[in-house]
Amino acid sequence: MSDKIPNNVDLSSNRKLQRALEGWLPNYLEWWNDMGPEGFQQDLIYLRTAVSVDTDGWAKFDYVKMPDYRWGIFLAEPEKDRKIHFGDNMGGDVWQSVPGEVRKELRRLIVTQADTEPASVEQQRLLGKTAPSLYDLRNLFQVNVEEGRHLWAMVYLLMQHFGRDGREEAEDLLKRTSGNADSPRILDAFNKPIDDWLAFFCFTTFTDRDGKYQLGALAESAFDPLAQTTRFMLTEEAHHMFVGETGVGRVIQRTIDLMKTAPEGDVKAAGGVPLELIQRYINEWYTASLDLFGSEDSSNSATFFAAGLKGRWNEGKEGVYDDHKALTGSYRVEVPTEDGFEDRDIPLRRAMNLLLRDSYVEDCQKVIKRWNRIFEKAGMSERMTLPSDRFNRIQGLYANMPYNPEGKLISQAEFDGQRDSWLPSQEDLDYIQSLMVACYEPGEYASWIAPPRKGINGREENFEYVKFVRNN
Ligand code: BYC
Ligand code: FE
Ligand code: FE
Repeated sequence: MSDKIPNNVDLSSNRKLQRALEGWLPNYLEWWNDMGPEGFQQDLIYLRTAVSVDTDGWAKFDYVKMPDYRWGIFLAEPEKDRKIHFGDNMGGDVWQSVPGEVRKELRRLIVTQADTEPASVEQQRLLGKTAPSLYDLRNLFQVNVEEGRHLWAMVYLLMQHFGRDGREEAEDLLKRTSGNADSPRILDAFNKPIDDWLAFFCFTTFTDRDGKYQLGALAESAFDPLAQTTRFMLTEEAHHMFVGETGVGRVIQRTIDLMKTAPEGDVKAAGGVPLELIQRYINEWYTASLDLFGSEDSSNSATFFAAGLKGRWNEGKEGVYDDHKALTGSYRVEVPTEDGFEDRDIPLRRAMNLLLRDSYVEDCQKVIKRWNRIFEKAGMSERMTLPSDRFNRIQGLYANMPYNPEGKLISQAEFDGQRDSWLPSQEDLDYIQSLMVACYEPGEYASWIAPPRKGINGREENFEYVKFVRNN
C-alpha cells in the first residue's frame, strides 16, 4: 500500500508508475483547489469513501475534508481467463497491455472518458453556495469527489499503459477547462454551464446516465485493465443518478404540493418551480446527453466494435445478443434530404452508437415513468415526457435543424417563435436563479424542493451532513 495513493494495484512494487502518479498528485490537488468546489474545502463532509473494492471496504461513511478524500486507484477483481467476447478478435485472450494496432483508438477513448470527469466538477463548482439543504450539499460533494476519483482511474490507465504520451495526456486533462474558449473540454455537454440546482439534478439524471452507458460499453472491452476500471466506476455512477432522479422528483413533489396548497395554486408566488419549466430543463439536458453518443452512423464506432474496444450494453450478458460479430444486419433510420426524408440502412457495426443510445433512451423512459408516478399518486393528470431524438440536436443526422419536440421538421421562424416554450428561456434561468438561496440549517429545505424520503446511510432527518469549520 502506498500511503499517498490508496490502491489495490500494488503500486509500491511499480516504482515507475508510483513516481509518475506521485508527480501528478500535486497538480491534481492544485486543480482541485482552483477548479473544484469553491469554498467548503476546510469543512467536514459526511462522505462515503472507497478504501477497497470489496463490499466492506467500499461503503465507509465518515466526516472528511474534501482535500483529504482518499483519491486512489481501485480496479474491480479481475475475472479469470476472460476472453474477448465480441468483434473480430472474438474468442482470443483479453489484453493486459495495449496492442500497437489499436493504441491510438484506445488512447482516444480513455482520454475522452477521462476529460468528462474533471469537466463535470468544474461545471458544478459554484453550486455549494446555493445548496437547498445540507443533505443536498453533501450529495453534491460526494458526486464531485467521485468524479475526481474517476479521473484518477483513467489517469492510472494512461500512465501505466501509454508511457510518455500517457503522462502528457494526464497533464493536459488538468489544463483544458469546461467552457473555456481557447481550450474547452472535449465533448459539448461538458462545456455547458450548470449554474443552478435544477440543472444539476437534470445533469446527474441524464448526463451521468450517459456515463453509465459509456462505462458499461467500455466495461466489455478486450483491454482488460479498462474493463476492470470502468466496472468499478459503474458502482459509483448509481449514486450520481440517484441524486439526479430523486432531486428532480423532489422538485416535482414540491410543485405538486404548492399547486394544492399555495394561494390560488400560484406556484411561483410560493417560491416553487412551475411544471412547464421543469419540462424545459428536461428537454435541454436530455437532448444534450443524446449528443454524447456521437453520430447515429459512425465509422469510429464500427472501428471500436471490430477491435473489441467498446461493446454494446450488456454485450457479455447471456441471452441478450446471439451475434457478437455484427457483420450482417443493419439499422434503418430516416435521413433528412433536401426535400424530406429517405430511409438509410446503416450497417450494424456503424450503428453501435445508436444501439447504445437505444439502451440509454429506454432507461430514461423508465425514469420519466417513475417521475410520473408522483403525479399519479397525487391524483393529477400532468405528465413529464422525453422529446424526440431529433429535437435540439447538435451532433448526428439531425444536427442543427429545426425539429419540434415531437420530431416534426418545421421552419426556422416557427422554431424561433416557439423556442422558449420548449427550452429554458432567459426568464426561466433568471427565475430559477432567484430561488437559489442557501439553506444550511440541518433538516431544513429551500422553498422549491421537498425533503428526501430517507437520509443518507440511514441517517435521521436533521442529521448534520456538513459541519462548517469556518464561514463560507
Ligand atoms: N461533442 O463518429 P462520431 C461521463 C465528435 S459521460 C463533441 O459521431 P464517435 C460523465 C467525435 O469525437 C461518458 N464532439 O462519434 C457524465 C468525432 O470527432 P473527430 C463519457 C463530439 O467517435 C457525467 C466526430 O464528432 N464517455 O462519464 O463514434 C459526469 C464524429 O464522431 C460529440 C465517453 O464518451 C460531442 N457530443 O463517438 C461525469 C466514452 N460526439 O474524430 C462524467 C468515450 C461526437 O471527427 N468516447 N463528437 O475528431 C466515445 O466512445 C466516443 O468518443 C463518443 C463519440 C461516443 C463520445
Ligand atoms: Fe464519472
Ligand atoms: Fe458520475
